Amino acid sequence: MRGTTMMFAGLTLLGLAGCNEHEMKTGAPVAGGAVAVATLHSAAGKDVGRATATEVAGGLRITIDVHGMPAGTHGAHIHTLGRCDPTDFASAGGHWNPTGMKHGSMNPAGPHEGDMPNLVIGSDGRGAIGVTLPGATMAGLLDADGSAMVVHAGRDDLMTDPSGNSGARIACGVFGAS
Ligand SMILES: [Cu+2]
Repeated sequence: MRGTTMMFAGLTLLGLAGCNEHEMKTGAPVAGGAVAVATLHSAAGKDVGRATATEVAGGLRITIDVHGMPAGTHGAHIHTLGRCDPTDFASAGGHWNPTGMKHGSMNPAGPHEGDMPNLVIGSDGRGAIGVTLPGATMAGLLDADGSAMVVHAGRDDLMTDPSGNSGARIACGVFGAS
């Protein structure tokens, strides 16, 4: 039991370290850069946090900050349609993929524009990540059919098309101009 607890603590620390690495890769802020926000809801309709997209040099900086979610490692992606109908959130469509790539940062033919690192949620139900998506634009994110942030039940293997075997969709939020 103690071993399990210690291993979990170690994983949590790794998650935080990964977060910091992404922070350092963030592009410089753009003066007057547009911001879009998505309030994330669980399948039961509970507010579980938010995702924010901010224009930065060369792309979009995306942050996710959640609470009240199941502990573990969860795939998180921007999906191509701005619609989050409970309870399965299938209405958000597939991953945001304007350049026609395959899924995953470890896929030689990837990644999708909307692919993100895994979101690690601690035993307190909280988790956060920040990453810059090179080439992503606010105009693309907020196009006519919109876009949505989706968090999945399982870990994204960052390679298997189309969604890294990350399982069911457990939280969803539609991006809107802020
Ligand atoms: Cu997804």
